[in-house]
Amino acid sequence: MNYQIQSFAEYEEIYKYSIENPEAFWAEVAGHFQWQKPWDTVLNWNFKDPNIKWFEGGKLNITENCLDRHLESLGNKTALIWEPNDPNEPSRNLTYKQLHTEVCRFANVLKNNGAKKGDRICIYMPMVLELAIAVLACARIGAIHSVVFGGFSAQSISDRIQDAQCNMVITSDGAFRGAKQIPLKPIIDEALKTCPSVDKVIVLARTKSAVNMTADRDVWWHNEIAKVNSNCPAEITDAEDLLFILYTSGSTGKPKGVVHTCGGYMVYAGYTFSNVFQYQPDEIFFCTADIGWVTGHSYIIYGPLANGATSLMFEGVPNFPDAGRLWDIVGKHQVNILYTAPTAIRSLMQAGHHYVENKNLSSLTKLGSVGEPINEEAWHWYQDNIGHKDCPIADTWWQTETGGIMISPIAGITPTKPCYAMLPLPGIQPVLVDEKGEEILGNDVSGNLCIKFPWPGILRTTYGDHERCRTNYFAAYPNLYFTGDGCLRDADGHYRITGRVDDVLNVSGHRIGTAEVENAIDMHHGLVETAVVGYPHDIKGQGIYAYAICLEPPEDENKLRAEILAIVTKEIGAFAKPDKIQFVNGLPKTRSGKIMRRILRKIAEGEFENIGDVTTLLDPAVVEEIKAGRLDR
Ligand code: 7RM
Repeated sequence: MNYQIQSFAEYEEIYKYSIENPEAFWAEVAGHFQWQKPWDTVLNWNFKDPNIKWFEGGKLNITENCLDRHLESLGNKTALIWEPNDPNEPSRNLTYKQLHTEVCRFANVLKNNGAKKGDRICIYMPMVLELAIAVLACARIGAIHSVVFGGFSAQSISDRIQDAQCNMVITSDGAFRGAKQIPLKPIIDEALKTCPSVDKVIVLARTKSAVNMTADRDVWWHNEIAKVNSNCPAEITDAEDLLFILYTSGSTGKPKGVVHTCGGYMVYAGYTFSNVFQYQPDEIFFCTADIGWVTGHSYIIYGPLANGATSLMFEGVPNFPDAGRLWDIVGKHQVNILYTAPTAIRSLMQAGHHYVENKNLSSLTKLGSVGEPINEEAWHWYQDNIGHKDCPIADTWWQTETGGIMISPIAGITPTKPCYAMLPLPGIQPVLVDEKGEEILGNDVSGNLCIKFPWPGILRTTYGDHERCRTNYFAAYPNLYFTGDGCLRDADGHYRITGRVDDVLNVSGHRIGTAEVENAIDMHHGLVETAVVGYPHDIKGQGIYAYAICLEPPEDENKLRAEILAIVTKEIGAFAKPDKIQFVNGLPKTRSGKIMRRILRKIAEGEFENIGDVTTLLDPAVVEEIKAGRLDR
């Protein structure tokens, strides 16, 4: 497969060509994949409805591209390396041949248990090989996977299952995460009390903890797998058939089911993986994300496997048993490309230099960063201490909605600069717009980041609610996809993403809507109203600051805080717990009743000087009171 850009000059040439002839460009890229039937039309689109279709008429199965087509030449190459949570447990490898066999067998298990093309299947599992197998087995039979990150609560799982009307759940008894054991099956049992659409649950034994199995509904993975053979021809899907749904937070209270389709997503994940990381045939690629997020979908599973790469999957967390774990894994498996998040880099940097000293990191040749803006200090630390000063860093900007990397250096090929995602990949047309939606031309400017032409990995809809997709992404600025991010383009035309301009927080790389957290907190009967904002946090990137109005002055503020945290954990998951909760008598509101979050953000940051005009507020006095009560720790 060679669609890899080889030089900066070639990048410039291909970029220009891709913008002038997008359809010809993407058709050429798509030609590197295996299609059962070629497409009739490369692209059909408008951003008004929106209606976006790539490679219409084309037929394929993404697992044939990720598995079958490699069997002849790469059958004995390692496809997945699995590193367990406990460093003393042996790691496991699956070759392409073995992974193919396992996926086919589990696909037969799915079929035996009633799953068919088009069904939605919820996957709630730890980072074990069986998770990747389950995802690929769904794709093999044309079922639509909806992976839910293992940190979400029963309530969140139930919301997602109901929204997608899943009829099956794949889970495990529990998960090992650092020193903790997390029960997953009991959480699923709780979630399923409100999910009548689910009639089958397949349970993998991972922790061997005791679980309840509901008769006629719950079956064990190992029992079911014993009943099947490994013969499972791939179901043929249309390019625009749904491949997966992945829920992500927006500025409204309810997470959206971002929809990706088979053909375009495959082409985009595959092309971007190969190019951004400049993957070479014998390299080992380690993406530390969880498969519950889009990064894991695109750059642990689909992108690497579509390119016949070796992808490493890690079950645990970066600080267990200590803050040197990622570096140990790099040495142990001789990792060449490491793709991780700024929040991990910052926390491992802060843990102290002795966790990096004496580690064998010489195998590394390229580094990547994803999920949030990386600050200059962390960028340099990453390059100097992990990348031994000679690995290029690809600071990759993209979103769940974009399916793959959009703006990023191409490792070792195009230039890098700390804090900058740099240049758009071929086929990507970023534009900056001002408040009025006017395009801001030229360099040394900043504005809201939009994309003006489709690419194969763009979301097609939000599941079950197309209007929501339109209003969220395509209505703010006519004929543009709006990313929700602010961005600057420097004098050299390089892009720097400055963060969200909507009410979405990015806490340790987790996307969380302020409205989601507010809705959860508001469930506490002792509270009248809540406002949640983000504030800069040394390690998490952003922390969550909640302002809450109580019905009556609380007798014990800390008890009330603990209750609020428990509600957020129950409604969303522990990762969404506020770092600070300040009780207030009022919130700064405009005369029309809109909360002025800008003011709350300034106060949370401790920026009392530039709070701006408060005279338009209903009750300007609340600002002084909130300032006085600010929590600085
Ligand atoms: C891949 C992923 C998307 C949001 C996005 C940004 C932020 C992601 C970068 C970044 C600055 C980056 N998907 N973001 N990557 N900000 N530099 N390299 O993270 O849907 O979970 O989040 O994350 O705000 O809109 S996501």
